[in-house]
Amino acid sequence: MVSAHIENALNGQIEVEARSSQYYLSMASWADTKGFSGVSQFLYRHSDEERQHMLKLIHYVNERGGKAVIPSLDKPPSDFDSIQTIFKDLFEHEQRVTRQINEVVDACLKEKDYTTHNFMQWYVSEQIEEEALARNILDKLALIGNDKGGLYLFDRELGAMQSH
Ligand code: OFO
Repeated sequence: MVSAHIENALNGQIEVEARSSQYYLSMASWADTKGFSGVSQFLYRHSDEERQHMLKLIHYVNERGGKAVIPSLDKPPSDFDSIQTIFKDLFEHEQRVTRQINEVVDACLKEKDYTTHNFMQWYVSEQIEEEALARNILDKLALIGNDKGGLYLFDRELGAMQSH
């Protein structure tokens, strides 16, 4: 059984994952309208994965005797300056998510909820991968700069890449 405090913390995380999913969906749709089909495929997949992260939390909370709360969400930004901006925003967003996850983990330790602590380790590992991937993409974009041919190849590469 999760305590009320941990239940709240997990419900907060459900909202964070839902927001990530919406945010990346908005980025994907923007890239789609700008002709970056590879980037948009990558971001649509990423958005789906965030939804899976949210669902995994919903199932866990309910299985542990709590009640998952489905959050309402603010409209995410719908315009972005460039592909570079998108991945910079994504990286910063993931860093915030990591901090959020660390807070949940910290709450588990304080409450001696080792079961939820164990469950959260999956998210801790996931964040390492997500941050590394975003950093890697940003490095590539920095190399490409304003080279249109480079950006074209980057778009194709991302279309074929798993989001983690
Ligand atoms: Fe759920 O990993 Fe990104 O936010």
